[in-house]
Amino acid sequence: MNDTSAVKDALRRQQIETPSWAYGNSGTRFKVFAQPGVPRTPREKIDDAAQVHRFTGVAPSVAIHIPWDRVDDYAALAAHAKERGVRIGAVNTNVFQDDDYMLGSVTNPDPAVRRKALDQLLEAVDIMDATGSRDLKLWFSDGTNYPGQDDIRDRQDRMAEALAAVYERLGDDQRFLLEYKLFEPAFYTTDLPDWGTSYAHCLKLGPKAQVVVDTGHHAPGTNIEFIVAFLLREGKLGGFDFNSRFYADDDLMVGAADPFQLFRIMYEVVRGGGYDAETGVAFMLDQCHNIEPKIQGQIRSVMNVQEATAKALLVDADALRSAQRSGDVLEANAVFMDAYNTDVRPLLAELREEMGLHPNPVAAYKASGYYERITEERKDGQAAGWGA
Ligand code: LRH
Ligand code: MN
Ligand code: MN
Repeated sequence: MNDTSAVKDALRRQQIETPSWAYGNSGTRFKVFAQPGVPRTPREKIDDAAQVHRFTGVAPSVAIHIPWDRVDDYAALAAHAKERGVRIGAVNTNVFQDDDYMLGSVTNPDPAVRRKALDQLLEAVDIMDATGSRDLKLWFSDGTNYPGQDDIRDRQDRMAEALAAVYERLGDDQRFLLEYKLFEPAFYTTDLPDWGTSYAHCLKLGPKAQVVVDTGHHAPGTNIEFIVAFLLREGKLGGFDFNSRFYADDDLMVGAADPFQLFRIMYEVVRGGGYDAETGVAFMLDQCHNIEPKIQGQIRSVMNVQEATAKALLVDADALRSAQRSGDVLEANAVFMDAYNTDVRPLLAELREEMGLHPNPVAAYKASGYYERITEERKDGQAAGWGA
C-alpha cells in the first residue's frame, strides 16, 4: 500500500487493547517498586486505560484478568468503562495463583483440582456474558519440573478434556484464544509450550478456538513472523499479546527490544489479511511497567505498534512481488527495508491531528495534569498490584 491516504485510513481503524494489569504495581520476584497514583480498584484501572485511548485514539478497550479484577457486578464495570469512553475487552483467566494449583490446574493429577480450575474458566465465560466480551484468553502455567513427575500424555488428555468443556460453554459470538509459553513457571515440561500444541488443540475443537501469540513466549531466535504467517493462512490466528523480551518473558514495552521484529510481524499480519476487522485478529498488549510510569508506558507502546503497522502498510506490495517473482533477492529485500527505514512519525502526527488529537500523545498526556491528579487522589488505600 503506497497511497498515504489509504495507509492513514487503515491506521485510523486499528484498535489496540491495553491490559488492566499494566496499570497496577508490578516487579520481579526480587522487588516490586510501588509507584504513586497507582489504581486501587478495577474501575481506576479502567480510568487509566481511558487516558491511553484519550491521547492515542486507537486504544478503545481494556483487557481484564480474573481474579485480579474481581468485582461484584461486571455489567456495572462494563457500564463504567462505557462512561469513560472505552469498553472491556478480553477476559483473561488465572488458574495459576492458588495453592491448589501447585501441580497444575486443568492438567493436575487430582480430579478435584481439575474440576475447580474448570469451574473458574466457566465462570470467566459468565463474566464475558455480563461484560459483552468476545474473547476468553486462556493461559495455563501447567507443566512439570522433573522428568517422571507426571505422565506427559495423560496431561494432554486432561488439557483436551478441559478445553472441550470450555469450548462447549462459549456463546455464538464468543471464542477462546489459547496462549502458549515455552517455560516458566514450569521448567521441565509445559503442557502448552508452543504454537503447534495450541494449534492442534484448537484445530480439533473448531472455529471458536484460536491461537494467541504472546511475543515474549518463544525460545530466543524463534522466527515469530513465520508462525504468524502460518496461523493466518490456516485461519487460526486469534491475536497477539504484544511485549518485548531480551531474555525470557520480560514483558517490556512492545517495540523496545526489537522494532524490526515487530515490523516483520506486522508485515505478515498485513500480508495475510489479518489487519481486516473480519479476520478477528486482536492486537493486545501484555506488559508490565516495573520502573517506568505506567500510563505513559502504555501510550508509548501503542505508538510503537502504530509505527510498526504504518511501516508494514507502506511496503510496496507490487514492487516486492515482482522482485520476488523474478528472483531478485536484493531488490526484494531493498523494497522491504525501504518501508522499514521510512520515518513514519510525521505521517502519524498528521493522522492524529486529522483525528482531532494532539500530534504528540506523550507530551499531551504529560501536560494534561492527570498524573498529578491521580497521585493526589489515590494517596489512601491499597494500590493494585500484579496479582491483586
Ligand atoms: C503469562 C502471561 C499470560 C498471563 C499474563 C499476565 O506469562 O503472558 O498472558 O495472563 O502473562
Ligand atoms: Mn501473555
Ligand atoms: Mn507472559
